[in-house]
Amino acid sequence: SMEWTPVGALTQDSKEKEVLIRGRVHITRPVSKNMAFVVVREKGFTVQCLVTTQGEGVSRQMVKFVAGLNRESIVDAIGVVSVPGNPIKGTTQQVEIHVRKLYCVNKALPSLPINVEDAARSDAEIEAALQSGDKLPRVNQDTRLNFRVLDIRTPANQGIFRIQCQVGTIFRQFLLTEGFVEIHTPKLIAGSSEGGSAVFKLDYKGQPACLAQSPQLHKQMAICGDFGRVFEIGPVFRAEDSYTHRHLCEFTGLDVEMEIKKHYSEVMDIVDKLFVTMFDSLNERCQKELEAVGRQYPFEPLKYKPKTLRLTFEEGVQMLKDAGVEVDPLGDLNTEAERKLGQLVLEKYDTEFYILHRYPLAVRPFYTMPCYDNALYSNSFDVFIRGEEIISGAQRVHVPEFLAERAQSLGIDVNSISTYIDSFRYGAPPHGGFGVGLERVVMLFCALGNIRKTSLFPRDPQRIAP
Ligand code: ATP
Ligand code: AMO
Repeated sequence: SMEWTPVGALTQDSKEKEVLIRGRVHITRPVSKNMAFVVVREKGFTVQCLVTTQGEGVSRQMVKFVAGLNRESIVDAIGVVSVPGNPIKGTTQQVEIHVRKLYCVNKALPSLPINVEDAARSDAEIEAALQSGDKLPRVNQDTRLNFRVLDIRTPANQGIFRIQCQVGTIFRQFLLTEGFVEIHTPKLIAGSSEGGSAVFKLDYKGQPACLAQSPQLHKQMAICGDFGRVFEIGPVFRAEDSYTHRHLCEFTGLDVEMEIKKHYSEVMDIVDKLFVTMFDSLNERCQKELEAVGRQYPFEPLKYKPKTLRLTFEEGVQMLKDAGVEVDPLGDLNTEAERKLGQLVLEKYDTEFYILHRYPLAVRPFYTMPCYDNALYSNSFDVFIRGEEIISGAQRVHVPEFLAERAQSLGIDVNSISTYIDSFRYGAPPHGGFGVGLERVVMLFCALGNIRKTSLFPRDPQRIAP
């Protein structure tokens, strides 16, 4: 009995060896009654298989059968690896399999809603074809998402979700070595965790409840319970109204919370080390995946520094002002101003990754610690990639009376978070943390322009299926 060789592992080293592969029928190319080609694809890798009656044990009937296979059907093929004289066009592997046997393991429909070959094309290829008079089909985003199972078979999508897996893995590995404990907090909670209206409400056995908008309250309570440093990777639910390129109604939060000894810069130090390690590791571990993404969606590698730039909000406002952009010095930056500041930072500091800290208190959530020297500002920060936010973080208020007062003054139902506020009455250490949007990190690292591309089955204000 033979073992299966992954298509991606077929190299010239396998020359003249007999191999068994399993993959999908990517394309069939009938040549004559006696000969057909079939390209077999496995996880984004493709190899050309030749079926000819000149080969051992291959009948005309088999050639006909292979030529008639529906695309995306799953096949097992046994054959001998050969290395043709000329380079093979249109496959990732530079060898050919001379097929002896081929079995159809499972048949796909004869007509599919998405052709994976079409879905894998870059805009540049489609344009180039148009120039030379050919019209190639363009698969639009909604069709991709409606038939996502087919769409995610493209090499770029295979790359995107393998990169996403690495972002989570590196996050976990880094924090474990820094002494953080992984926790799992409830997603069914009594009140809103971030305030505001973007919350999914539900009925919890007769009691009003919410889907957690973040693990904010419970990750802080874990610090009150003496874990010192914690992190969580889990779902976050936001009933966002607006349909934007960067908001989902369900996303994956990478959350961190830690005791602080002296200053909230200790939290920013973790952000800095974590993300520099993350970007270095992604560039090292995911070369193939990054290339696959870049072939369909070309992008420039992210510019970042070994030590991450930190600017205060006031400095940012000043840079914008100097460039002729007036913003409220005590308000939030809108999307446009954030982008503009990203450009200015790139020009001045040659980096596309930076931390903006000391935000105005008025634009931050109720649990944010004001600055000790000026209560108009806060011990908080946002982090940007290519001018878009990927992280919010801050030192937290750990004095219960003040926390209750802050929540109340921002119109939050204090009763619904009373157990959270009480946690600080039993003695709470100074602490802070941050939350990262996983889909945003991948979207911005690869400059993909739309968060739906980095969510396997995206939930946005208009979509809850598939
Ligand atoms: P946070 O995570 O802090 O909530 P976010 O990235 O989810 O940040 P918001 O807080 O929702 O973004 O908004 C940040 C800024 O982006 C807001 O000040 C707002 O001006 C702008 N913004 C939000 N939604 C939209 C939208 N649909 N169109 C244009 N700008 C928007
Ligand atoms: P914030 O609300 O800024 O902070 O969320 C943290 C990060 O989550 C991502 N994010 C989103 N991603 C996709 N779709 C959305 N609708 C969406 N909203 C937010 C962003 C954002 O930076 N509790 C605080 C974090 C903390 O202080 O620890 C919080 O939730 O990348």
